[in-house]
Amino acid sequence: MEQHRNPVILGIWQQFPLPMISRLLGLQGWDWVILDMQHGSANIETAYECMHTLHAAGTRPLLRTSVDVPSEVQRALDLGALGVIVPMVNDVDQARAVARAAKYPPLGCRSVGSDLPWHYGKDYYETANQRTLLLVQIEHIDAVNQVEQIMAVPGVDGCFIGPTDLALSMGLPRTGYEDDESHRAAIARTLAASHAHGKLACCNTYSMSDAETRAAAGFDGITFMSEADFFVGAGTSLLAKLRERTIGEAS
Ligand code: 3PY
Ligand code: MG
Repeated sequence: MEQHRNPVILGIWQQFPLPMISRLLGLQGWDWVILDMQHGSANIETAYECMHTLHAAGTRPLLRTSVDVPSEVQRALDLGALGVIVPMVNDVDQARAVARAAKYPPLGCRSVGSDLPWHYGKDYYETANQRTLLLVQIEHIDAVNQVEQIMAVPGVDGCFIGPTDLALSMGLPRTGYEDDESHRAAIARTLAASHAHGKLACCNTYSMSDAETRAAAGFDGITFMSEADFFVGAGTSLLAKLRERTIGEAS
């Protein structure tokens, strides 16, 4: 019988924490938009506004927390995230701690209380453990070395590979690590471990061909750049072209 795989989930990072941008990204049709509280400038109020705007525009709002603050996982979910990405989950104990924060009892110890039933329906508390995703970032070689145990943790719904931090943790350069055999093997091992436990395997990508390669390898979800990358990239090349055409000055 022909095998049908779900279409790959396509996500983008939102670095500018403005609801107007959330609205436009939501209307573009991305499956996931991820607010970044690890490296971006979203705060509690802006994340709340942006996530509910995304949801209203038909896109699943996700939030990336900072490193090693499990209470931020519950906070992100209470603000309205329908998925949380937790960076640098490097061992099983850390995975257990974030799973406890992300899931209501009996699976975890997330505490009840929020305005979420108004946004997501009266059954929010009963259904949240299934409806919200906990994705742990596998982005350190220590995590890869125990990825089978990490992915087995109940409440962890999937992995999200951070290829660049992973490369740095392996002593590789920040760019140009893609062809390194040990880096490739670490990613393949993480993908296999996630699927062996029936969990989602997601990965950040850095170019169209990188995205194609990850999708072909069987990743369930990929993210490709942020709206800030597109804005800065398009603005810079437009200005260079205009300079060249109007004052004949190649950049
Ligand atoms: C990484 O590449 O380290 C990331 O976290 C990408 O999101
Ligand atoms: Mg990272």
